[in-house]
Amino acid sequence: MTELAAAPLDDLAAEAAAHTPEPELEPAEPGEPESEAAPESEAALESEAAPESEAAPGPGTTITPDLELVPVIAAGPRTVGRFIADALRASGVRYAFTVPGESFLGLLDAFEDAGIHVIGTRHEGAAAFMAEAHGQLTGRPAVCLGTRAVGGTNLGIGIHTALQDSTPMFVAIGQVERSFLGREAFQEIDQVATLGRLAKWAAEPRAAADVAAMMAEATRQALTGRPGPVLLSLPEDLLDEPMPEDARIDTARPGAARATDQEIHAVIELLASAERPVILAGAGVLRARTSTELTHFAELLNVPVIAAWRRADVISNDHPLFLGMAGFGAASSVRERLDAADALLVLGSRLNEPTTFGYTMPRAGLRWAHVDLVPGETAGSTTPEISVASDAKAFLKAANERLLGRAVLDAALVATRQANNRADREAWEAASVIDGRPWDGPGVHPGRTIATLRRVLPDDAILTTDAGNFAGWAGRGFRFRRPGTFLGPTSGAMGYGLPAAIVAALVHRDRPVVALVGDGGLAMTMAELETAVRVGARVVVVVFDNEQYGTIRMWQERRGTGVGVASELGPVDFAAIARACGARGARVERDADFEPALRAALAADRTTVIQVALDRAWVSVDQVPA
Ligand SMILES: Cc1ncc(C[n+]2csc(CCOP(=O)(O)OP(=O)(O)O)c2C)c(N)n1
Ligand SMILES: [Mg+2]
Repeated sequence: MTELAAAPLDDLAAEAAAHTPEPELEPAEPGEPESEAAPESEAALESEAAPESEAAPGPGTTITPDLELVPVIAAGPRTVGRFIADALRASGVRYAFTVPGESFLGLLDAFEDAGIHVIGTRHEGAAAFMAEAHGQLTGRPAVCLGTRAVGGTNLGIGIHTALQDSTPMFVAIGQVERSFLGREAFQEIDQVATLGRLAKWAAEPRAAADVAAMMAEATRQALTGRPGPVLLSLPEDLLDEPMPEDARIDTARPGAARATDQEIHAVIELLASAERPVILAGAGVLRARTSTELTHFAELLNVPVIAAWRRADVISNDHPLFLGMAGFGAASSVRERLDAADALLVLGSRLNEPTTFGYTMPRAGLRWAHVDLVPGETAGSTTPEISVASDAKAFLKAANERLLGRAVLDAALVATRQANNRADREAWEAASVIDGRPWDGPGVHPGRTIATLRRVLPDDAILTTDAGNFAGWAGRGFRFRRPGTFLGPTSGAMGYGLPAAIVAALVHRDRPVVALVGDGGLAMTMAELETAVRVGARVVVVVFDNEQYGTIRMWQERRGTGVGVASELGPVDFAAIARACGARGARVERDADFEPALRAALAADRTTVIQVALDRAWVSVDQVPA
């Protein structure tokens, strides 16, 4: 099968890329072109973000993906399907997630030979969440695939999530044969005009001659500018056609934007001249693997850091300059501190609705700077005084170099800032206590459950979350100590927690992974418990079970109408469902039983579901039993 001599040059390049060992974690040389903007330019990974550890197989697995998948160079002409698989691999893809369909077998057949692991899921929604979580965790895109309208529409929630999270991702959807197009053929829809609108960019090639250019543009769209999901609608018959002999894989893409000296100077000036400045930091910092530089920058200027919603791992939460996470469930001190700011730097965040508390900040009159790959015109509620298109790492490195050895703050200002920062930190510590209320049942105290996780889990454990009020206790009370230890969708999509955790456990086989889910959200994707067992992913799933869509019931109560309509649920024996799927299951009804169940789950060779029984009286982190 392998005929290196006959391989076209781009094949060899793709193969060389695929053989490149995991990066040495070393900083880029000064003066080197900033390569970190390219998600797979791994030289830029910073040391505290642990590298992927796919080489270590999980113990006790039933089926594990072939961990040594190495691309095989195809002899003779390539099919379109094989070319697309090679192009995906060359752009950094290692995993594909799918419910297979007959419409894209010509692509699916090519993945393993191209060096891409294929994982079958129980629902395309979970496949899309897994691809999204992979992109969010590693910065490298993954692929999700579905068949025509039925599989494609099921992928939709994950495409939307990738767009909201600015996550690079490829979505491939099999389309009907070209001669059937436009005839409302079996499961046919106009996939570009419908599902394509959920993505950043979409295309449907009609001839083999179009495919190389489409893949080049798809790669650029997914990985550059503001990263996002791209959708490829692929007619079934096209996938088995031969590619033109001269087709080449083009992975060239523009480097990320970088701040100019003047822009960096202006941002430093803004922060240095203010009395109560704040930095609000988002996913752009995590994607650029630049938490260390952010921490240093904050220290150099004595400016505190608040994390954007669901980006709480942006710097160590133990750092005295960390003042919590904005958005749903934020401690009251977070908004108070943002309101008290007289200058704000928004770094690597698009300022979404939850982070801005419903677009109420940055408030009118506040001086603020926006540094982001693509600073958005619609971000926040007011226009920034300084808008800088820049990769976060490039900005921070240059800013720190400029600040080093230069006293931009006088001694009196440093002393004032330090005193303010200490007081602010104390205020946040006090406002983020989640286990203070007395409670002796029935059921467990959700705050104590999170406090136990905080005490027992090692610093490199990865947490994922689903959507629901249960997440409020973790968002406020957990402490993340390393970047890349949290995965949560800013789309607020239910069903995300378990699929995301499976991916995290596949990528980092040596680290504990805990999925925090509600009974409502877990039920949406719990069929993937079998997937977890099949692929040997060890996940601890903690289900906060209040037998209701608690968040919605809370809103109904606040409205005073329709209380309980469609929000009351019946009991589900999640622990038994876990066992039925080959995983472990435990039920916890008292606080004291949670820690032993957690420790047993962490030591186990398989995925475990810990069903935590909550009293319905626990409504939200801000509305606890009287
Ligand atoms: C896919 C999806 N459907 C509906 C919603 C609206 N929604 C937000 S939270 C929630 C209830 C979640 O229930 P559960 O997972 O049990 O968590 P709880 O709020 O009870 O803690 C619903 C239905 C959503 N966010 N995502
Ligand atoms: Mg619930």
